[in-house]
Amino acid sequence: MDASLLQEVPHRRFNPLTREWVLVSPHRTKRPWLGRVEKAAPENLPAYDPTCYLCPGNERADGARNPKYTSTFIFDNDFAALLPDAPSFDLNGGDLLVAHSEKGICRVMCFSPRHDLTIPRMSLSEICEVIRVWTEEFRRLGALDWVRHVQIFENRGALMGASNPHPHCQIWANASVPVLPEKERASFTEYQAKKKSCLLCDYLRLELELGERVICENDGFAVMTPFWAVWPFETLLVSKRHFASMEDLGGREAELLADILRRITIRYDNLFETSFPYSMGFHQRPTDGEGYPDWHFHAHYYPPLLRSATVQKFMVGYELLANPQRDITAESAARRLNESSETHYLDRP
Ligand code: H2U
Ligand code: ZN
Repeated sequence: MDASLLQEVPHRRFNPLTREWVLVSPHRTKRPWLGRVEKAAPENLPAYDPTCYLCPGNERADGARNPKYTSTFIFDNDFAALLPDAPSFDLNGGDLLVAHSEKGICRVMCFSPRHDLTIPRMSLSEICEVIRVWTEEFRRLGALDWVRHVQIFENRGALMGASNPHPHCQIWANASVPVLPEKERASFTEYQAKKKSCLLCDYLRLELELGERVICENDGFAVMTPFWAVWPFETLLVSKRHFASMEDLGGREAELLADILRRITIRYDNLFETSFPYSMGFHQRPTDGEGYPDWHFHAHYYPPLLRSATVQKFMVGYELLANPQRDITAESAARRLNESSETHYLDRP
């Protein structure tokens, strides 16, 4: 097949991780960059904000006071979506009204005492410390006998619903494996059974050979716009070595992960010269004590911006009712991210 057809003809692409489809309509972008490219007003955040509930020494909504922390700080979410002591119940009304109680623990983690920093503007050693705490939390929460899954995720920017610009993420540990990780688990297992190899090892090899969608890489990790990306500048971060969780990071891999997190988020910020909003999160093996040898460590970035700091993609209409659709192809998104520099625009002379 002539690969250029992918840039011209409407088609569907398959996501082998979720086994869902995305509709791609590249002919609609024939008119390059419509409209203005607006810049967002600079945020000019202070290093310390006396009204921020995450800054060191400040009071939180429930009256607790944050310590005067100097690196990372982690606490139980005061408005947790899941509770460790939720009473258990089961409901089944004719297989139609089905519900189970769900136990869980929700944590909030500040990456830095600095209100005005973000991952792309933190130092490598500061990001390494974040990874160390993520790993410790994954291990500690995952070791609880009823916790089957630990989700580490970051909502960055008001567009993604983050409640506060102070650099932070959330960690939700719960009793069942959530929908998307469970789909990925099934895909890893079936792919392994069919091909006798790992889905993401194979996919990464293909992408590194082709090069077209790879944004940045180091000895431990690579980031690409996946062939099946739904969000305009969606990326997939994959470890080069086959392992299943942060607990398996060895040698220099934690440092290499810090490096790649920093580089991809700098590229994101530079794309529209804005503090680039996204939801991102790691997909790691379930923590129910089974081995999960087929699981391959990775992370997803889902940014909403489409054309500028203010023009975003909405998941509406056809996407809500049928399946996701995009105009700009994963390949042209990769080209734009590749042109984006790895020196942060705010750090340029
Ligand atoms: P988001 O910015 O992703 O919403 O995360 C911030 C979390 O912080 C949010 O889940 C919690 C909210 O419940 N929070 C506290 O735990 N204590 C507070 O004083 C305010 C907000
Ligand atoms: Zn703050």
